[in-house]
This record gives sequence, C-alpha cells and structure tokens, in this order.
Amino acid sequence: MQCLTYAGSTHAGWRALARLCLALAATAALTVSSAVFTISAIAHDYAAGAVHIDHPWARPTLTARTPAAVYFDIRNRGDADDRLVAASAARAAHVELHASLKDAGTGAVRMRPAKEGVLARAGRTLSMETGGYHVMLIGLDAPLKAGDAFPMTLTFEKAGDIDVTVKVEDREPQGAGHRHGH
Ligand SMILES: [Cu+2]
Repeated sequence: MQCLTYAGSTHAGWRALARLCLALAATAALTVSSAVFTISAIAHDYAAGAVHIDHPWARPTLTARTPAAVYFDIRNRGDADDRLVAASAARAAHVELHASLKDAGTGAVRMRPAKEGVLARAGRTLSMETGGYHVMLIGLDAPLKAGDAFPMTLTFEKAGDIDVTVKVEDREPQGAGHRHGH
C-alpha cells in the first residue's frame, strides 16, 4: 500500500495519515478474508470429523486417455495426524495417489505413486497442487471439459470417507511442469 511509505516520517501530519491508512488497510483485509471464507464454505468445502477438503479441481483434458490430476487443500483441524490413503471416482477406471518430486540433477518433475498415502498433520493445511501431491485419474470415461463437475470419494485413515465434487477449471499452469508417465 502506497500510504505505508509515510509511516517513517517525523511530520505529525504524515504520521496521522499513515495511521489512518493502516486502519483502512486492516479493515479491507478483514473484509476480503471473510468474503473468501464465506464463498468457499458455501460452494466447495467438504468435511468429515476434523478433516476439511477445500476446492477440489482438475484441468480439462484433451482426450479420455489423458490422465488427469486432481488438486485440493486438506485442512486437519484436529489434534491427531490423519492420512489420505485412497481415492475413488466413477469417472475413472483407476484412481491413484501420486507425489511429484523434482530431480535434484536435471530439475525435471517426475511423479510416483504415494504408496504411504498423504500425511495430513494435526492443525495444519496441506495444499495438493501442481508439482506436489495429487490424485491421478487414469482411464476417464470421457475427456474432462471446463465447467464439468463430478463426484470423488477421499478415504482417510481416521476421518473415513469424504465425498467431494471435483470442478474442472481451465487454469494456467503454475510452477514446474508435470509429467505423466502413464
Ligand atoms: Cu500423477
């Protein structure tokens, strides 16, 4: 915020202005965060026990044979660790948990099955995003199209099954590339 540059000034008038700007900035931040929370809570937030799933989404695919990665946030509000151990979706013949790893030598990002599952630490949020953990849908019944929504079930060791709706969104790729070796 531009007005913050006045904060160090010794001039009393500038200091008063800086205080006003800080107050306005704080109000604006509060308004924005509560609006975002409200939207996600209504539209796209799922929970079982202490585990919350925020905004599951996938990118469109060109063909049904293209594997699709599903991303979301796992929030564990409990005081015990939990673990995502499986996922299933009627739209895919196979559903796997995958982890992406950057090769220290070449810098290329490769993925492997996450056989140990995905640890959701107590009191923490884990973002499953491009270049990290994801749910991989293999053998789709049809290409994923932007605007599609389809059901998927996530199974946690302690929280059990969480039914979510995955939204297909045409987002820009972010971060490192994601190679599908299927
Ligand atoms: Cu994958």
